[in-house]
Amino acid sequence: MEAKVAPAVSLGAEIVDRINALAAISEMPDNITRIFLTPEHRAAAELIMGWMRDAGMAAHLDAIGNVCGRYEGERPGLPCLMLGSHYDTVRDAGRWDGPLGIITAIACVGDLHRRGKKLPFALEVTGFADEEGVRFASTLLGSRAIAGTFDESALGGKDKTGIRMYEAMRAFGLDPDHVGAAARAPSELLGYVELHIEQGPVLEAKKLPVGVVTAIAGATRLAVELRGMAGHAGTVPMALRRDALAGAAECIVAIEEFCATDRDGLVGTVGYINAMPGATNVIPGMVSFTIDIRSPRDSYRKLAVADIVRQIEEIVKRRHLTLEINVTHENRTVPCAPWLQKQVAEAVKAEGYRVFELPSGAGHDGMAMIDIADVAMLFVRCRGGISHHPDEHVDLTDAEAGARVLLRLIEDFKAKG
Ligand code: HGY
Ligand code: MN
Ligand code: MN
Repeated sequence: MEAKVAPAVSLGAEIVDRINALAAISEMPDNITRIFLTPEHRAAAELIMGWMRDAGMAAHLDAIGNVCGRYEGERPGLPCLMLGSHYDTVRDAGRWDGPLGIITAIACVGDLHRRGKKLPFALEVTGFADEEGVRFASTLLGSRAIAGTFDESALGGKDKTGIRMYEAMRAFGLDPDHVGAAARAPSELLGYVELHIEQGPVLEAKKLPVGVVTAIAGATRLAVELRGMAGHAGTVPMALRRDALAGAAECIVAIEEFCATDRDGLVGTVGYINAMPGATNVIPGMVSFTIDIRSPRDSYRKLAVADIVRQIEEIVKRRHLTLEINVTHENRTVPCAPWLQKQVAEAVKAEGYRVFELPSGAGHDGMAMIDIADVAMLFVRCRGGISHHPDEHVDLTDAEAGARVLLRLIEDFKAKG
């Protein structure tokens, strides 16, 4: 193994500066919110492509709005090791979830470029445009487009203002009839490796800066709509009410109680609820809410979803409500490829850190990329395990550790035999 040349600059400092620069691009002045096919999406894409070009990469926006950077190998046209993560956020997000993987990968390529180092394979860095799925119900849109598994019916999906994805893509300057152009062939990729914050408390509890991911937990998302009867808050006796919000509340507590009795790491979340007509003195006639169910084991998750739906149906019947419930997103648990995971572990060890393996409870673009490449992930510790929250934070030394391990992985990478 070639003697390691320490990075010419502190990669950690460059990473932190760029994380903060990207965080400043938000639709809200007082929090970080960057949503698919918005002016903020466009501004973030331009900033990231500029960093990619500074790092010696050719950079472009693909047919669905992913930012794609390529650093050629020893000769043009070689298959690539793809790195990356997503650059969209949840609402009122932290600044590290997603961008850390893109910015760290660019920093590593920049270091190779500064040293004039070329590899026997190409390196690509992809910034996925919509991993969180905040604007339209479906998620992983960018990585599914690259994997060739984008579901064209999603183009008909509407955001909360009633704009269809189809029109939103046109308004953004993309051609919704040609999303397929983003698809890559499996032969073009040697593997996909994503660096990401852990978004949980385990690495901090273990006092470790990095962790090797074993699998990405599967998830099921559902959209629920309960209908009762709106009425006057002052005149309708309690026994005669068909209160959709009280019914939703009973469903939500039932979901929490069901998941709280631990079943192999089962978790359930109701993250969004909307009650109509939404006036203090009107009994809610209609409520819509979302459900997110996850487990490291797909069988448990599927059984849990069936049990939860059954409980909701019982509550709805007893309260004389009507129910519409649809699965809006379903992803199987994705195992990391042992041969690639082993190289992540070797890079962790080579950089002097203890190898610790852990599953990911959070979803990632690797759940879509698995359809065209073997995947592996490297986790970086985040303070308090906090994520999807403005207090999300990574210490500079941990950002540096993640970059050193990723750079080592890249320079020692061996394609699958
Ligand atoms: O929901 C998730 O697990 C990811 O943050 N999109
Ligand atoms: Mn996230
Ligand atoms: Mn993420």
